[in-house]
Amino acid sequence: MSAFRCGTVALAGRPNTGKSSLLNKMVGHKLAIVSPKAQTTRHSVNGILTTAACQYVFVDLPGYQTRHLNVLNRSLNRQATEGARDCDVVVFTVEATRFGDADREVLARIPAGQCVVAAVNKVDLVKHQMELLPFLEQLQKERDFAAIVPVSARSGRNLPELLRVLAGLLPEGPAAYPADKLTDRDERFFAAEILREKLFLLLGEELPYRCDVSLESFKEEGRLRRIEATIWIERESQKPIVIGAKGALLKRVSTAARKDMERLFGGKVYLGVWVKVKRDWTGDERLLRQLGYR
Ligand SMILES: Nc1nc2c(ncn2[C@@H]2O[C@H](COP(=O)(O)OP(=O)(O)OP(=O)(O)O)[C@@H](O)[C@H]2O)c(=O)[nH]1
Ligand SMILES: [Mg+2]
Repeated sequence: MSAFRCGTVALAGRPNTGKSSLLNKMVGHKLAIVSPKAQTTRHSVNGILTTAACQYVFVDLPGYQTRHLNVLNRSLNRQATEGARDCDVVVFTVEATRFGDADREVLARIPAGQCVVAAVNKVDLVKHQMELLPFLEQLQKERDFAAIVPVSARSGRNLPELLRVLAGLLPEGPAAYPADKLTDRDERFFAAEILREKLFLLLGEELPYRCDVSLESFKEEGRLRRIEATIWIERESQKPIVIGAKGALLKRVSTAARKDMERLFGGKVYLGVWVKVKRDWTGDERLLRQLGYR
């Protein structure tokens, strides 16, 4: 029997290629937040999958952003670059039949010598599979990939093959975590992330990029979790938009978040949400640090 393998697999790529969706599908739980908007992920999150032969520690990274470089995005890009360096294998995620300068730039930032597997995601959107072949051939010329695997995070297509390829590339060694451990992030982290996901899903095109979430308190009272959270915005004029007419939008956001939290935590949640201003926080290093960014 071959030896057990264990290692870290970072998901790197430009925004919106489906890194978080892939992590969720591979570990079988929704850990990383997902939205149709670019730059949803701001905090890397681990998802651990343990099989009989291998423990994969997947690390979802922020999408590498080549435009709109404010202080926040620079911080996210640093996280993305460091994450792709400090791992055993990189899954470079691209969208099927779409490879452009932004993808190329991400690839250029992954150190030479790093083991990189290309996951060509969203193949469910490719109508004629014949279109895929020339794309794969073209992609092959971009780097010496350890493998190129067409997949779909949505349908799950070919993910067993991706897992098989990755297992062969991870170092031999004992499991780093107990077999039933799913992530090294705690419930506080997921509570804040779930609320931020709802802002991305319900707030329109621009405002999610001006919002952040922090937790004021997280108390367990028997089976009830009592959570108080703050949504930070950049200016007072954004407050009525986030709150909505008669508080309707904030209510939708917090109800959707509470339901997801109850599902993830397996128990009742009381969620109190406040909206407050941290003036121009996306451009202010000190405020970013207060919000947990480096
Ligand atoms: N059709 C299809 N859509 C997908 C697939 N994977 C992800 N998506 C969608 O693509 C969008 C972006 O997915 P995410 O998982 O948030 O992408 P990401 O790479 O983590 O994005 P950032 O965190 O912004 O860098 C969402 O609307 C997903 O539902 C797929 O395999 N097929
Ligand atoms: Mg993401």
